[in-house]
Amino acid sequence: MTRNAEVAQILQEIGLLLEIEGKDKFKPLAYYRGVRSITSLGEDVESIAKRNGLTDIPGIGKSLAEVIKSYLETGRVEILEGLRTRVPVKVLELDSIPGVGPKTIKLVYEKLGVTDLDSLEKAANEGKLSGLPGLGDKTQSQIIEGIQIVRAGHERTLLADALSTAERIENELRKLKIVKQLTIAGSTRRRRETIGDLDFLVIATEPEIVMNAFVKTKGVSAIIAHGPTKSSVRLESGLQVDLRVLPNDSFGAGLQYFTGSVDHNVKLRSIAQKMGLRLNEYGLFRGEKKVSGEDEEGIYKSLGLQWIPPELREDTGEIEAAQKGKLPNLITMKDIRGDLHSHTDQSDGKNTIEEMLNAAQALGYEYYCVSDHTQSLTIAHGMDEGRLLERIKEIDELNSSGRWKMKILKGAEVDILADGALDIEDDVLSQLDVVTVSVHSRWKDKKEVMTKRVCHALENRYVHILGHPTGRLIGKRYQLEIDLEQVFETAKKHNVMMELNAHPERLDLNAGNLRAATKVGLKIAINTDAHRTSELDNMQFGIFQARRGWLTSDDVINTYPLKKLMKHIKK
Ligand code: DGT
Ligand code: CA
Ligand code: CA
Ligand code: ZN
Repeated sequence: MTRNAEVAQILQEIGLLLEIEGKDKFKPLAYYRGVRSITSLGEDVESIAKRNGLTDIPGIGKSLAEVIKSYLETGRVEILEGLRTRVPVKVLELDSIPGVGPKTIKLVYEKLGVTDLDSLEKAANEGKLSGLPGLGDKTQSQIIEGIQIVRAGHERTLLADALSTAERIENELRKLKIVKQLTIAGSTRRRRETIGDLDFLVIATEPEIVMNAFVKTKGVSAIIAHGPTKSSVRLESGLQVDLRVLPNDSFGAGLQYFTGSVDHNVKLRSIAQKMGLRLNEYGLFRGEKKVSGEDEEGIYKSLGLQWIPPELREDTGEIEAAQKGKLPNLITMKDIRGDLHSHTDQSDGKNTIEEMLNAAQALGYEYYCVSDHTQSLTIAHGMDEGRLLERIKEIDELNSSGRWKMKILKGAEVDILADGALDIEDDVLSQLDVVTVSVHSRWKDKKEVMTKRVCHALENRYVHILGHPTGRLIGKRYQLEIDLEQVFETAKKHNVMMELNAHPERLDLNAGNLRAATKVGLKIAINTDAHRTSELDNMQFGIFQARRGWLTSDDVINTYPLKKLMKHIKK
């Protein structure tokens, strides 16, 4: 978790506990407002605190600033500790359940004595919730489903959060001069969507010093093991971190072994066996003689394989491809020339169009598409035809102003209505450069209904991209029920591309579905769907996922130069 996320969590917990205690109606609101402003900060809250600038943040008054300062400096907050004793409820745990908010928590605590996920689940399963004022059978079953979603996603951490924690720990350990090599391995190196624990590997002249520093790293809440070659800690966020010391001459073998996946390793070992070799975390051996181990390339080469990028190491065909020298030439960040899905404060984005354009230009993009929500998404203040026409005029003017070197593309993220119709008239759609269509309502449609609905939308001749095709939010919301095979077929027929939404919680399509899509010849658009300038950086997570889906730059439309892109999306 980033420091900003930690601070937001502390404020949220205080707000919730205050609300449940019920002494002051307005104080909790101030804390929730604080949460919103901390989570939308584009800067590290710790550096703001260091220059005494906390109270300059909108929504952060003197008392919240004190709380934040105390947490950052000591890891403790006095009022929170008092609240936790008076109100012994695991509010954050309960609040994380979809469909459960402060009102429900207060109600089930007061009426049923519910204090955590387990006791809520028990009460729900016994049917006790549906008798409470304002809660019916429907809410009760929603809560049961919500608990299942939380349980399924709870033990794993989003890649984006794991990577930022890993970077912090890495920076701290690198300050020790004796560290010669330090690498993250495991699922983090493979860039899985979610991470069970972090696995660091280190070579150092005096490993004990590294171990001692490691178990004292900032944010450690418990030391699980503290040995000469392996230590493990648990962080306040709940994430476990392992650190292993490797001998100099087997770093490659250790890196290979601890990168995994287990399935990939098992197959490699059996290949080694068939060649009369033995592979383990110390090296590749023939009898007692070490054939290789210093670097990974050597190990793969000795086994008759191309070096396999970590993102592919899941035993889904990569070893066979490497044997034939046929690994894909995977896309990299450098290949990306633009972003085709982004929002501004005209709908639910946080920044103005000019702020977004400046940030996109700073990334060196050749083109950038502004695609706000449309009218049926009222909570996002979606645009109707009139506002879209104004937006089109505005972008024409921005393009001819010459203020941006990149081409600004006119777009929209158009809502797919219940029957598959779009909520914007064709004669306006026809004036846009890039039309993305998305499902934002009626998640619970039956599979046949949803498939038909989406396919119908893709048949519209002005549609270019299907946005976040499965609608999942990792650890929060299951994907829609939809027959992707049929969707892909329809998309192919009508020259529609699939989005790979790069938001760390979406990463939608997933790796397997990306492979299936490109297999039938579909092109992919890797889009950030940025709702604020800082989210433009999420492109990297899209690239990680794209690589896990075996994508080359040719598969991805926003690697094309503008001319080729426009030619390709022309229908
Ligand atoms: P995670 O932490 O659940 O996201 O997934 P990983 O892949 O990071 O798994 P982890 O942390 O349990 O182990 C790190 C790597 O160590 C794993 O990817 C492969 C290697 N490894 C662990 N246990 C075994 C094993 O029993 N056999 C083999 N061949 N490799 C193993
Ligand atoms: Ca791991
Ligand atoms: Ca591990
Ligand atoms: Zn969007």
